[in-house]
Amino acid sequence: MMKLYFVPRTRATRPRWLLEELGEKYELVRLDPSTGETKTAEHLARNPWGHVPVLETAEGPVFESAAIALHLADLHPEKKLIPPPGTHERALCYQWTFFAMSEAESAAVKLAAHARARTLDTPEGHEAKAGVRKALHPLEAILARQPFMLASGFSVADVVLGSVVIWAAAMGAVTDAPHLQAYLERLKARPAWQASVS
Ligand SMILES: N[C@@H](CCC(=O)N[C@@H](CS)C(=O)NCC(=O)O)C(=O)O
Repeated sequence: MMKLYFVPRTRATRPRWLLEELGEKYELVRLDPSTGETKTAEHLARNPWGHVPVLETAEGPVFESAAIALHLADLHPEKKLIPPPGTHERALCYQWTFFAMSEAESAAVKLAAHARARTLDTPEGHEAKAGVRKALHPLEAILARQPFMLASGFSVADVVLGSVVIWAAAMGAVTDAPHLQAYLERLKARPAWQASVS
């Protein structure tokens, strides 16, 4: 059985959400960063930065939340959480997953630094919030036309991008965006998301 090394309310939620969507049996290994459990020799051998998530497969460990999510979707093509390789829809699935991990997440990370430092209400904090809005607002037009990022329906791209949108919303950066707000409510209503967060 696959093992997922996990810390709640982190990027480790993403592969767990996928595992829940797929109905895959897995062992959840909870690590506590505050007691050094992510920096033990055992965990550093799985991920040299001492980060979660790590998925331990029969063939060895895999890290990076989006890579794990894409791999899990590939293991179950019948669940249709990833379009067939080589199709345009598959390219769009990569497009939104990479967009989430680069454009959207980098803006959210800057805002999170201000949230942690309690500097949200400074010119730099406002600028960081504007950066998230600038990254996410163009999604409004797409979500006005369709419920999920791919026209074919819910996919792994929604797990990765949706996680960033949910994070940005928790920091107050998703306002005046009714389609994005409806999107994140649709995602949070999914039992698999609810099962992945705690
Ligand atoms: N790009 C990586 C980032 C991994 C990462 O930064 N994980 C953080 C949680 S979101 C972590 O492991 N923190 C605990 C620690 O550093 O001890 C991914 O998406 O998986």
